[in-house]
Amino acid sequence: MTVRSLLPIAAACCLAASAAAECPTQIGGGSLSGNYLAVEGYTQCPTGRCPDPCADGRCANYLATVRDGANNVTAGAHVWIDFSSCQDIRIACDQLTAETGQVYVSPSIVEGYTNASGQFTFKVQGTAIATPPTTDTSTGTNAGVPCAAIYACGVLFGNVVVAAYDVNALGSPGAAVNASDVSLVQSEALKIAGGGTARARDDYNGSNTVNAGDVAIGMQMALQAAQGSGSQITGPYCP
Ligand SMILES: [Ca+2]
Ligand SMILES: [Ca+2]
Repeated sequence: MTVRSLLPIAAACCLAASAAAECPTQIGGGSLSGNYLAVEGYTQCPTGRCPDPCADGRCANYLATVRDGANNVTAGAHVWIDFSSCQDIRIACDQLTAETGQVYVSPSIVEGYTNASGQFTFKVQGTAIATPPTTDTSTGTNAGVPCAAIYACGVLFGNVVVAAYDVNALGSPGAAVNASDVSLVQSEALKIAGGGTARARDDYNGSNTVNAGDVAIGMQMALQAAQGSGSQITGPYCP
């Protein structure tokens, strides 16, 4: 995803006034990883806390690159993702600041600052709050619909569709992504095959629906967590 237009910083409303000094007078053509982001968890590891390594390449390693109006990369730029409109997503109160550089900001924001290359990589910790389908899949943002907004220096940078491997907010700490998540994704896929509503939370491959392909990806993630390298811990959640 490329941010093409030049947007005046005057439109900004800054979360942290102290960050304004790091922002250029104009935000130019930066870029984002893509249109889809999956929130993840972490595992206790020999070095402390290891964010999910995202062996499937679909986790929350989400890169934002900020450039100024002259197309130079901008170091120290304040970037954040606001999940407030993601009705069935909850982010973790602890965003592993020491390990990731990202910080939780109430109510539903994860923020960071770009490095010397003008880049910040998000590894958003969080979950979805799905419950088993009844007459339809449980409520949530529909598949393919972006619910999170990404900002750089107060300027809207882009919007992304959000999924969560811990789809039911159960099992953390220890087994945040496990067989019960896979089972729930499968139940949703079956409900959707019968006419139910596909939700973004378990559209892991960004196909804008949920089917056996997403169930298989959820299974891979549950296996990684069981083997000690994936998302064993996603909570506690805020708000
Ligand atoms: Ca779970
Ligand atoms: Ca899908």
